[in-house]
Amino acid sequence: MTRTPPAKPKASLLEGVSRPADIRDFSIEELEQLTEEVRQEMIHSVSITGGHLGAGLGVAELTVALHHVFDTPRDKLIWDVGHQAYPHKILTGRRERMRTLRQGGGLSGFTRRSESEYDPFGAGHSSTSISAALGMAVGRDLKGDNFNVIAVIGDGAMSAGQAYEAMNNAGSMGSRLVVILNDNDMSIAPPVGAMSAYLSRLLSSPTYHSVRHLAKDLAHLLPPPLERAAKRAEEYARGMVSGGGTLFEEMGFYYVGPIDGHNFEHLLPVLKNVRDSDDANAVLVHVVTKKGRGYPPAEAAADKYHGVGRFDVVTGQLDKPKANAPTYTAVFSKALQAEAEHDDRIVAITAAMPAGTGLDKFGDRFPARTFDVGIAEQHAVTFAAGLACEGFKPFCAIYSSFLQRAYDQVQHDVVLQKLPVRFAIDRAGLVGADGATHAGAYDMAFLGCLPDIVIMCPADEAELMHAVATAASINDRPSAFRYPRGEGVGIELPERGSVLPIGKGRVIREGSRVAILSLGTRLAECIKAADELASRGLNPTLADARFMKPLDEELILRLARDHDVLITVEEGSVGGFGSHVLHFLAGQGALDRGLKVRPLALPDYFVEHNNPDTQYEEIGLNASGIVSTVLDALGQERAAINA
Ligand SMILES: Cc1ncc(C[n+]2csc(CCOP(=O)(O)OP(=O)(O)O)c2C)c(N)n1
Repeated sequence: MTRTPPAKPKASLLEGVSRPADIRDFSIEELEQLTEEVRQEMIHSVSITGGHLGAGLGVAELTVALHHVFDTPRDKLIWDVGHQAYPHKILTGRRERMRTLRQGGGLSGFTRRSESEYDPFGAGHSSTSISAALGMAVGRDLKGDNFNVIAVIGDGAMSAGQAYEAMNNAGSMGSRLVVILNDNDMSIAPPVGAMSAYLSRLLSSPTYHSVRHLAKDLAHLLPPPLERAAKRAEEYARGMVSGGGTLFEEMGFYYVGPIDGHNFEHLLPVLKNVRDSDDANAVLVHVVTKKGRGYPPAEAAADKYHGVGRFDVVTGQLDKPKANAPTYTAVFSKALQAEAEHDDRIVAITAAMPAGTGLDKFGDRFPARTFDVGIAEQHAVTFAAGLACEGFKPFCAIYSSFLQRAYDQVQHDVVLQKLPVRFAIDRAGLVGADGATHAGAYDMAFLGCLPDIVIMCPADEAELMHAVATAASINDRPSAFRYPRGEGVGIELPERGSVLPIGKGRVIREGSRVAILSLGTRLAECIKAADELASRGLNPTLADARFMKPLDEELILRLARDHDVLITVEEGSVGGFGSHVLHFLAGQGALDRGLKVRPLALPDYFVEHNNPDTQYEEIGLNASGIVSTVLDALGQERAAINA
């Protein structure tokens, strides 16, 4: 019996692609094969490094199509957030380094100007792409150049004010610009808000299919520039989608779509037409994709596979490292639930991060008191201020680095009006693999300079519970508490936190000559350092300041008076706790008698992505860094202490 030989595996196309120019002549079949290879490459890389999975899988065809049609890097391609740019990295000369993604010394998990000429704009925070693209387009026009500028922005990122500010500006600038709205009907969690509902209406419109085909047919038929009559016909058809012009058209954009973002036959002609049109106009191409596309586990649970750790490619099983203690995020959520049970004025606000902040669990229990406002940190803060005006006790849970975006709202809408909004600031300090864009380095500096705000920095997860209870009890002014990413230290937790005396620290151990004044979760490293120093014959005093504001002035003065060396330790930038302690001591004349103060803080550079322990070691914010600082201050060699 003759056997049919097994089909010969297709030769890899990806092997031969070292830059986008290599795919400009590919046929649709080749583009399809390449896309599949890019997907596999991405799945395998992320299964080893962890990272953002769903978003990149969803834009694999779109990425290939964009690099096929546009002349990158001369044409500028800007990915919003940058978390979906893994296929883009694979195609733009970084394939070999994909397994270094988010590791120390490796590729960034986002786009980055210094990483590649194909990354014209760095990101990490959302909703900046249209602004940056418009700036580049206007810059191009001023220079008399003629490249294309394309921004790709998700439906989630479209919920931020900055995206509208940019569209409002772009629609009236008369500058040629392409915005691709990547609509996968997902943010990290399901998207919220009227824009999301509007996009769903666009898609579910009975004319969706016919319009989609019409767009395709038109694109096939018309050599650019589009014929005037046909353009009118297309506009008419597009108008039918929303019954008389889309919202985007009202904002001055030329709207094309919705088109199937997984189908090259639909994507290519539209992108080519947009590329070749000599209309000086802003165009919005509405592309519909599926998050996690091509990898069933990620398609089935788009939220869970948005960002992942390592996983088994075959089963999709996520590698859950054994937990030694609950995360700070989980403890915050638990503590807030405990408070909310006793006080129905407590409400919680998240800006599109329900799972990341632990407010998903809070929301399961108190759905009517939980608000996801979308990726809209500025609005979240002022919305919380409004709730406070009505006598509610808003807990606004925002990552430290994203709160940066809402600084004016914090200062002008909350603090200046003394409104008792409680800021729960997650991801304080260094965050590991997400790197500098997500590091919570500056909140103490930017909050600490505001009058009349209470700022707590719990040292462990039980202290976090107390901080939540304390914040719930502060009704006459704003308050904030900050806590890091990851697990606590495993300390026993109370059922409910206790209200702390405001502006009072605690002494952990009494010693002499050297005082270590810690703020936040570096306390564990300070304890190790104190142990090591004690074993070498030096017995330092160790205190936990608990509050960055108000300072425990009595404690600080006592430490200054009774010791020769004072070390402050914090997971924040210069301008934070140590700076405030120094300012206070200098004002009191406490430095005049020769006290040696050594403030340990984050350095004056952006700390690169790496694992957090390595990051802290690199900058000397661990036990051995603290020991060395003490010894240096005393002018003693390690060996001398040993003796
Ligand atoms: C200012 C800011 N807030 C929150 C985030 C966290 N974040 C990263 S991606 C994302 C969802 C983005 O959704 P979408 O734009 O639809 O992109 P998709 O992941 O669905 O492709 C969020 C909330 C962020 N990066 N920046």
